[in-house]
Amino acid sequence: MKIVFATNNKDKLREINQILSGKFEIIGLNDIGCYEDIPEEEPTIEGNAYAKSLYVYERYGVNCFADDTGLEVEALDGRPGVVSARYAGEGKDMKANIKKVLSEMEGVKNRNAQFKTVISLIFNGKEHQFEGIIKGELLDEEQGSGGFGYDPIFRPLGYQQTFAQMSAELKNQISHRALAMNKLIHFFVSA
Ligand code: ITT
Repeated sequence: MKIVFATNNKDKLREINQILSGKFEIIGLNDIGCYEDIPEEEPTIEGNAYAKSLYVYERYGVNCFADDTGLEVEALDGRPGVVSARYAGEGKDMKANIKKVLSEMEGVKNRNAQFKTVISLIFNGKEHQFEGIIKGELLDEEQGSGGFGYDPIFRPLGYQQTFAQMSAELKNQISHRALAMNKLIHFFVSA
């Protein structure tokens, strides 16, 4: 089955195809001729995921899903959250985003944080949402060079390594996106 994933983020497309290991073929927006930057202006992760899947569904009429992910830091009242990609400004500069989080967390004892992914699927005209959360701790400096985004400063609970120090295989088994994706797969398998 071919499903459109409403993203042009190559990291995400690669990860998802690794997680699905050939069970479904996931194609990106470029593959259906969509090169627009889909607006992400909603105040919540859930709202943004839905806005993205609806945008594609309304314009291209295909079954599709979109995800939105945020890093939620307890001591920062859940920030950067829905603005994770542009926390330090519109440039989506991850070095600057990480630097801003680390400087806000300087000297803060409570290091609890979580990644949350919400997938919004529009399938035969109806919306379904699937959530994946992984809890962990924020380090006070970057460790590791794998993964992407905030991975170098996030260590999931029960592990000694950050997401950026893990193999892609391990991250993809336990991550927020994998948890949400597994719910999506379950939906398709039992649909
Ligand atoms: P889209 O085109 O799909 O919208 P995006 O880059 O805007 O891609 P998200 O809104 O899902 O991606 O992600 C928000 C931010 O969270 C962004 O800065 C990512 O780098 C970061 N992020 C997402 N997934 C992550 C992961 O698995 N590990 C670390 N950081 C992640």
